[in-house]
Amino acid sequence: MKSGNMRMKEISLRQDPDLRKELALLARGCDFVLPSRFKKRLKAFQQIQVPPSREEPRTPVLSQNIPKFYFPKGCPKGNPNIDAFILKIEKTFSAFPNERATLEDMGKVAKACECPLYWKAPLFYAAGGERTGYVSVHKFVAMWRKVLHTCHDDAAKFMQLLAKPGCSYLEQEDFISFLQDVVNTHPHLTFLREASEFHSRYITTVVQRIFYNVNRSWSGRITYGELRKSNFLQHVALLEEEDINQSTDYFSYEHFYVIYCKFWELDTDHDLYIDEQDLSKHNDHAISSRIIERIFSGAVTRGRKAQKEGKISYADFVWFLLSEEDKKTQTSIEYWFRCMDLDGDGVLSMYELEYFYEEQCQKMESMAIEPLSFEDCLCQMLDLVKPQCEGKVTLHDLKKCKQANLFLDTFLNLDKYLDHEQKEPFSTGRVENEGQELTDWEKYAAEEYAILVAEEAATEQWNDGYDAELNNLDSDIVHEKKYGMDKRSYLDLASERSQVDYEEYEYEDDFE
Ligand SMILES: [Ca+2]
Ligand SMILES: [Ca+2]
Repeated sequence: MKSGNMRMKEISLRQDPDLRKELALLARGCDFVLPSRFKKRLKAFQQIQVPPSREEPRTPVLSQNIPKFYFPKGCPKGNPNIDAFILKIEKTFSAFPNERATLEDMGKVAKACECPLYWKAPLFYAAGGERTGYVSVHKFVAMWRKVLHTCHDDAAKFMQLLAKPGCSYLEQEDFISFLQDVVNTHPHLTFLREASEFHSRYITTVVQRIFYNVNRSWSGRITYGELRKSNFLQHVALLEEEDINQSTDYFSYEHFYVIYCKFWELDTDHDLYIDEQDLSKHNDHAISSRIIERIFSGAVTRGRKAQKEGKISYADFVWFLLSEEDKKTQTSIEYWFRCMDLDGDGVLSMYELEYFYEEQCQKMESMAIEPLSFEDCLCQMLDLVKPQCEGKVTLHDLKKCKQANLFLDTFLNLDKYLDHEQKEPFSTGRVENEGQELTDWEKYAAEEYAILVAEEAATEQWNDGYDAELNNLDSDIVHEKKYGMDKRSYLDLASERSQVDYEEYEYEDDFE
């Protein structure tokens, strides 16, 4: 009888699609944290001795008949004439002294390989260029021939060039030499080139944005599939044609400037770390302290190396700001969901929602605003999200409802909650047409950039006027003095300090 029960249990476990999915992930070595309900079931599953099945013989014949359908390195298309490609590359090399290409020559080599221009540094380093300062035609051709034989699409090729030997994923540091080359040679980054202490800040920002958008699994390792599904390589290709600021997902200098300035305002001692108090000052204390506490408890910084006690790094701040200013993206919804799911069971319970709403109520009362009761607020929110399972909001529900920003701000950001209440009545259920519209992040970054530039211009004008004619304080200048305050360019100020503070600062610090 007992064994019969075990057999039943085993069958039901094996048929459970969720468990099968988790087991498949485990088998692939994914570094996932299993929800506790799965852990228990997994244990039960592992304890069951599976007796060899007598009545179901294996059918090895099948595997021979099924054509190969899994191509991690891209599906081979036709029969490319690799020798013709190689001939073209050899011809390009023949124009260089001793048939050796330096990093400066690699643009031409990249074009001969029919790759986007900014693949030049990855091509150079993959052929061992950093050891000698050049690559010989033989070394390069051997490297590229192997790539052409084994990799059949851009994602596979790019991964092969950037990944560490034997790795089939990309980690944060794998992008550094590629991005340093973009900084060193992109025509729209000349002013950044002169301020070498900011190279690492720009590179950190772009790396975080890459992982924010591409690494959908939050594993810290970008896979072939993730790279292929993302728009990252299109953005790399566009780097040679467009204004870098058009790359609003990754490379925009203006976006970097906004993110860095926002951090700089909070990081008053400029050690590139901020604590809970610093972060709570963001947007004039609009964000609930309970959610800030969650950020500092590691709810959304898991996977990155241990941080300084009680602090988050600039890299973490990039994730925070992107999530805070655009609550409609997949990563942002995941970010806040992780923060709000206090017990980590994959569901936002009524208790968890009440915990965060309580602080919003207290804040409203202190501002003499009468808050909705939790019950009324909950009704509104459940109406908005329409969870599949009554009384439990899942990540899937939030992503599906298209108005996750309204839901999240209700519990996390009082300013935005009050804004939404005035501007967009929850009841309409209107979903904006998102065709060519700017994203919330793009709108925010454009507005903030305009403000920063205006402040800087005002300050410069004030400084010039002040230097030229101390006595001639006309009304404009008085105005500037009043509103421009003593603010000077953040970059100016920071670079003055950098001579003392940042001299020994290296990229690695940003990846802690
Ligand atoms: Ca600090
Ligand atoms: Ca929960």
